Amino acid sequence: MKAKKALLIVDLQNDFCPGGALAVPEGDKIVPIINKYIKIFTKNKWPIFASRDWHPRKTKHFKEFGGSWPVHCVQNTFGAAFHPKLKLTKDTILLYKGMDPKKDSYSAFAAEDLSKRPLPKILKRLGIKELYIGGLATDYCVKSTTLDALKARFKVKLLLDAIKGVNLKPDDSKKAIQQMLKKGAKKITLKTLGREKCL
Ligand code: VGL
Ligand code: ZN
Repeated sequence: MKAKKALLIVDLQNDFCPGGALAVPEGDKIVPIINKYIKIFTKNKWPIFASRDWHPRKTKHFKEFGGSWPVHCVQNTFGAAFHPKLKLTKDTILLYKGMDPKKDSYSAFAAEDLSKRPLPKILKRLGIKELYIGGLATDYCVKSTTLDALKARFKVKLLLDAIKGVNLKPDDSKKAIQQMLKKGAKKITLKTLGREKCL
């Protein structure tokens, strides 16, 4: 039998898109592509997860408290809301991450749902073995999520046409992708997923 799949959309939030507090260049460009993946997963009744960076106002993640980042994705603000054009279905399982003020964390694999169930537990309960991961940002949260998923022995397909990076250094995203592939993630695009589905 084929491995049971789920889509994991990482942090497609206003603050990571142009105009936001921690804008990823062209971060919004992946929204229509992600919407297409959502359609495919919905049609096949494969579960969809969407994580949100969800920080308290004071956290070691922010520059002013010793971290690396400007204030972004503060709980219940516009910046923390999903991009308005993202077409999440009502069945999408929403995940929250980055709530611990003492931690500088990135991985959506450490996210939890509204009832505080950790993602790995939810995946186990649903019998999911393979994650299709896309979203923002390639060189931070997508990378850390993917590496954690691989470490936990999930299969990972990286949505090459639906990720964008911060690129504090110009090659950061390229290096992040290489690292994820080296650790066992496989590349996929809408085109190749279409082919795979016909198998
Ligand atoms: C992220 C930087 C700071 C991410 C989150 O989701 O990639 N990057 N917080
Ligand atoms: Zn953050």
